[in-house]
Amino acid sequence: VIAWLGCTAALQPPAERRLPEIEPALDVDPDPGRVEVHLEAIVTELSWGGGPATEAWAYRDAYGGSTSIPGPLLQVEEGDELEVHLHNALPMSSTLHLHGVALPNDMDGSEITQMVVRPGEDHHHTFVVTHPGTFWYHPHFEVADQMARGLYGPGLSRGDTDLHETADRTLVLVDALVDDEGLPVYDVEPELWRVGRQGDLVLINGAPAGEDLVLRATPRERWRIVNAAHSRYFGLSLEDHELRVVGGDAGPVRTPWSTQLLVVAPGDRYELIVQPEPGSRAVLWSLPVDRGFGVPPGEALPLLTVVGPDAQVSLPALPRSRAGMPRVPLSPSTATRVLSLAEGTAPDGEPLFSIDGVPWPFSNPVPVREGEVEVWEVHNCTEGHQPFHLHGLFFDVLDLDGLSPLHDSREDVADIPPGGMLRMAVPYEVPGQWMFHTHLLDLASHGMMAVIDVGDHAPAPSVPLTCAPGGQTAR
Ligand SMILES: [Cu+2]
Repeated sequence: VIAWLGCTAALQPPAERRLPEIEPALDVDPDPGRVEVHLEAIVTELSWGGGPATEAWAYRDAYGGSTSIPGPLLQVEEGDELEVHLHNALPMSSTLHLHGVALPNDMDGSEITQMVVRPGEDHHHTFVVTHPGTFWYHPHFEVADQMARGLYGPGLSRGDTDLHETADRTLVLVDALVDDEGLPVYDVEPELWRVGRQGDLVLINGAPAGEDLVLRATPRERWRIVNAAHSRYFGLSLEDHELRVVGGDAGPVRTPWSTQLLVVAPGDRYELIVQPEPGSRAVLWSLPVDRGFGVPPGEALPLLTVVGPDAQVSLPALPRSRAGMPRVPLSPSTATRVLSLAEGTAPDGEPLFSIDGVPWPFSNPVPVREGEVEVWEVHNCTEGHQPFHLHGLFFDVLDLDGLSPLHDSREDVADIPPGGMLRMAVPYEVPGQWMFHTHLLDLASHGMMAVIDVGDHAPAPSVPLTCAPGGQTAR
């Protein structure tokens, strides 16, 4: 057998797998200004990265297309009305959270802004998409379990035409926890979920990562990166290339920037421009990221190989500045709100996480006044990185431990290292109850979540807590 394999390898070029593209959801409304899509959350069978076929949960386009994980791509033009129908054919209640697109509070899809969608029930979201960008969707009920089973999908809003890209691709990165036989593990022990579960099987648009996974590039590629993993951070680095960051969580960054290494936290999105030379081959790596909690950073992992175009074409220069969401206005009288992320132990001995010392769902919504801006000072008291996510209200990152960010853009996820303090300017632009939490899904599911209530309220006073040893907080 070994001789036969060696012989074949000598005679044939190495097998090449094409990077799959995520099929767009079918727009069933002929009106050019409206996009109407029908998603069904279903129980299906599939193989995780070549392992045996097994039960998985997926979003299916009810009007066509095959069933795949990630779910169908939702695509709109900026200014379109988007209507997303969800039919829940799962044996469990669910919701559909649209992560990263500005919307009214009752369209957010969290479990506090609507009733959960019970098995057999339908729900629909309708709103106007007011900005370009890359977003995604996933349940916001039993989210750690439902996403592990396969429920997530990407979305994009077009409207920024200043990049003159020759291809626009969406790359959804996840990892799956599978056993020795390649079967997924959904029930995880506390010692694993305490630090955020991480799997060794890395998938890009559903295909296992590897050097033999090939992306045949055009002269100027726009890559929309979505990290849909539970806890894994991806340290993206493309051999012999710079990654040009042109978009963040809320669409265009005001000032594009270049980097050799882009760390993408769970829940985070980036839009990159990549311009491979004709005839070039370059591996896109995920370099080790130490995310704390004693989790081994692992080895450098080849995600895919980028094969350059056949010929060069001349393209307009890339913009040096872009029309992103406006900077959040600050004044000397802007109030500061101090928040802390912490870990502790529940009475039953299991790990329990909290925000401001109170685990979700036992905290009360924090009232704040609509139309105002506050600076949030978020302290990470835990021993690991936390990808901090705020629903619905895109914020500016001001600084991390006093250092200015590279990003000049509105965000909805920002990473906070262990012991770190992130300052962000939060505009209370849209009324309603907005959740905020770590995007380490296991930790969010075990208490690290809270709510801000934007309305006609006198703002609640901010009561600072300090970090204490062991990841806890103290007054
Ligand atoms: Cu999310």
